[in-house]
Amino acid sequence: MDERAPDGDIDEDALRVGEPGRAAAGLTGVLVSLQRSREHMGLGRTVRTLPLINQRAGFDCPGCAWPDPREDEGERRKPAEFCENGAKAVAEEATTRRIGPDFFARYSVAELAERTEHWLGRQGRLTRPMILRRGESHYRPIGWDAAFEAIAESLSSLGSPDEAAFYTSGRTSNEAAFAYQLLVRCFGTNNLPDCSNMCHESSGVALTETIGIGTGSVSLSDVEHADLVLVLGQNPGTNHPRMLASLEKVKRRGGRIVAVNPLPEAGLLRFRNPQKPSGIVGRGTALADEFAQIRIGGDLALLRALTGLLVLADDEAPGTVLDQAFIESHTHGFAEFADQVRRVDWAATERATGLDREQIERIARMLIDSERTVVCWAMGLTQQKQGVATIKEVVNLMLLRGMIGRPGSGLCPVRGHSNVQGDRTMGIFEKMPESFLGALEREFGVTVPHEHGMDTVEVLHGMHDGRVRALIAMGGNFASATPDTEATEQALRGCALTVHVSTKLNRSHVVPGDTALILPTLGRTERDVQESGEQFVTVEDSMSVVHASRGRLRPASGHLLSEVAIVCRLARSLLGENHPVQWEEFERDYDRIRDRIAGVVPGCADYNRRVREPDGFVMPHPPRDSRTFPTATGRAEFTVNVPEPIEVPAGRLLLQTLRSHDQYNTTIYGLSDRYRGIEDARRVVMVNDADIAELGFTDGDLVDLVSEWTDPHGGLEERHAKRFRIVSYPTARGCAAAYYPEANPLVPLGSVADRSNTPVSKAVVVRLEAHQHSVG
Ligand SMILES: Nc1nc2c(c(=O)[nH]1)N[C@H]1C(S)=C(S)[C@@H](COP(=O)(O)OP(=O)(O)OC[C@H]3O[C@@H](n4cnc5c(=O)[nH]c(N)nc54)[C@H](O)[C@@H]3O)O[C@H]1N2
Ligand SMILES: Nc1nc2c(c(=O)[nH]1)N[C@H]1C(S)=C(S)[C@@H](COP(=O)(O)OP(=O)(O)OC[C@H]3O[C@@H](n4cnc5c(=O)[nH]c(N)nc54)[C@H](O)[C@@H]3O)O[C@H]1N2
Ligand SMILES: [Mo]
Repeated sequence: MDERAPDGDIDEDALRVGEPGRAAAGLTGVLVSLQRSREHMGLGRTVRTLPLINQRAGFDCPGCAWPDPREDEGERRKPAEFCENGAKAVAEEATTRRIGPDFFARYSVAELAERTEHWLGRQGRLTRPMILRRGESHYRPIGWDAAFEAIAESLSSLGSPDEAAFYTSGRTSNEAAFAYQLLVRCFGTNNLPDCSNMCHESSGVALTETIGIGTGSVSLSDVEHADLVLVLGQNPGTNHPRMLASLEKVKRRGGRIVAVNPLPEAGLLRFRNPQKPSGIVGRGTALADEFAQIRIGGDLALLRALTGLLVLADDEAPGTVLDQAFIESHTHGFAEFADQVRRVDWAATERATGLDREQIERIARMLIDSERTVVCWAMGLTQQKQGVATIKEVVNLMLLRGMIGRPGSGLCPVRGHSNVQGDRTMGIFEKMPESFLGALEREFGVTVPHEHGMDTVEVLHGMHDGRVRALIAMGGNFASATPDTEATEQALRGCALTVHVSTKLNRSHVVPGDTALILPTLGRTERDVQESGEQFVTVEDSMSVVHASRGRLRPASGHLLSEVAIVCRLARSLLGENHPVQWEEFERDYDRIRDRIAGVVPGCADYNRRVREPDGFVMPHPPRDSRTFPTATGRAEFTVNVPEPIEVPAGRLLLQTLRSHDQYNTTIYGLSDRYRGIEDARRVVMVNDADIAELGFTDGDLVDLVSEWTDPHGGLEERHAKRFRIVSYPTARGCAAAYYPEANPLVPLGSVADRSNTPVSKAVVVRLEAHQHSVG
């Protein structure tokens, strides 16, 4: 698939490169959001839709999981509570383009497999359930009942329920997620892999082991009232643009910001707030006080040096730096930890981070001077081999100065998908604790399996060796989001059954199993009417706020079913009509699902009433609420984390795969990575000028990327992705960057983070080879 036939859609020769931006948002952001919305929805629909985003009476933005202002924190929602990229996400879903049976009659699956992800997504909303039967070349329409029967029959014929895997992407509502995990567990498996396995899993593992709960400890108000915010491995200008307004508030209140990133991302440097006249036309607010241009994978070494400097500073003036009272009463393991970090190996630190000692000492000084510190992080930390250890070191840093459970401070893993955190709360997890499984059994009088299921990477291994033969996906784009594309696609094609519940066409639909189904569903923006009347759903944001979301648009087609209805009807086909769970009631009235959520999910008592509060409610978080740490020792754990340098042989680069400004994960909106100055092309590799010269190339050269991976048995594996254009870019030395998902073929399935099993998408050893034009 590397050299997919040009389809008049993406032409790499059209690449235009300008200067990387020095500021995010501003007037261009406003104009782009309006222009894209009009293109997809027309003016009338745009005017009706955009004002509903993130409003109490409207729907939760299907973009990122950044929270909304809350009245109980003294903040009001603005009339336009969305960003450029949220507007693009809405336009993508609310588009007026449609694809139905005639589209699938026109294109064979083989033809569709030649198209780019961008082209597939642009065709419009899916409108009818479709089936590709064994041996056929085209998807054909199928009725809903027949579709559920076909799926039930195929699943029932498996050797065991564990031969099926049920994937979830993080847009699914709490109601759909709760019903879905119940269906899967009643069917008999815990194989519930999700996008989180590839996303913030490292955060969940690290936080659970150190503070006893896998979610962040801050509210929006905490972030905005911090003295110091560290932003590690995150590009908020593109991926969480509303966070920039919060960072702007930090600056206005006299706080400081440290950005740690191999790239000088525009959104970290300066922000022009499109909500304010001065932001539209003025210079905006400078954000980062300190920009640490770190080498990929160098964060643990940096954090170790910082924790070491704090401990040493307190040794010199005891009691002035560390929060001794907090450490004594709330933590465990300090002495051993402190002994380890006191020895800062500066040569090794400078090598691993590419930063100089003075800058690291300046950052340590800022940490010491701050009474309220927040650390935010995202994929630059989690998708690393030592992701879990790195985040544990973030926790150490915060514990030293008692920055958990103190206003204006705390841990802030910035989640990706708008409801990825809620899906976990609802039980979408292959390793749900015993207490949850027991509660399910008591609530419904069913038995569910207790042995752990498979995560995303394990499912891929399972497909390869025949242990997994069916994939059901609630949203997402499994084929493109997972690593090692060539092997993954082969694995999918080897399945007996693949089923995708989707809003838009994507790559996963065109690498089908023996039998494949596409089940079209309502999106977040659309009205959801069931027998008992109009329904709303609930979601949980990155800061544990649970609230309602109500779609207002007319559904893209009269044939669509909601995700909840799809789950309930599949359950009835698969589990039989006499099942103890009242699936019909669930579908008729989502309040009935919420009643059961209240009975099963910790922290959700009285759910139906509390989600009807205007701003919803906040999930309990013992460390944040009362400095209580539900760990084995009942205390927050200091841990010892030893950096392991990443070996990059001479002539190789360390490649990260990241998002452009014009995509939502595998959905490509367009070809403008505006803040980075890269236009009209996606097969590009960003490399530092000095490295380009050292490797004997020139800016603009066409190269093939070859990843090099030594498997656990010492065998060297190579993976190829062809025809990338070199773009000279001010990234850290020795590092490179290319867009996800185009670069996924390079990420080895075996390269995963320790403990969290998250694919290492941010550190792939690659070499560049001049691209050989094929002749003839
Ligand atoms: N518009 C838009 N919004 C989105 C998404 C989208 O695709 N489009 N995706 C959503 C999802 S699911 C997620 S998870 C989030 C993702 O949000 P981000 O994590 O911001 O997304 P990435 O593009 O993967 O960017 C990772 C950042 O980490 C930096 N980085 C890479 N390696 C390292 C490293 O070793 N150390 C440090 N310190 N930094 C490093 C990169 O330069 C980049 O700035 O965004 C969510 N929001
Ligand atoms: N190399 C590399 N790989 C990565 C990453 C990376 O940084 N680098 N990031 C990883 C991360 S952080 C994540 S979260 C995953 C994302 O992985 P996924 O969540 O699997 O992928 P998405 O691209 O978000 O899924 C897009 C599809 O979701 C469907 N969809 C959209 N809205 C809805 C809806 O409301 N309901 C339903 N049922 N379907 C809907 C549409 O059909 C659309 O095509 O990718 C991971 N993969
Ligand atoms: Mo994500």
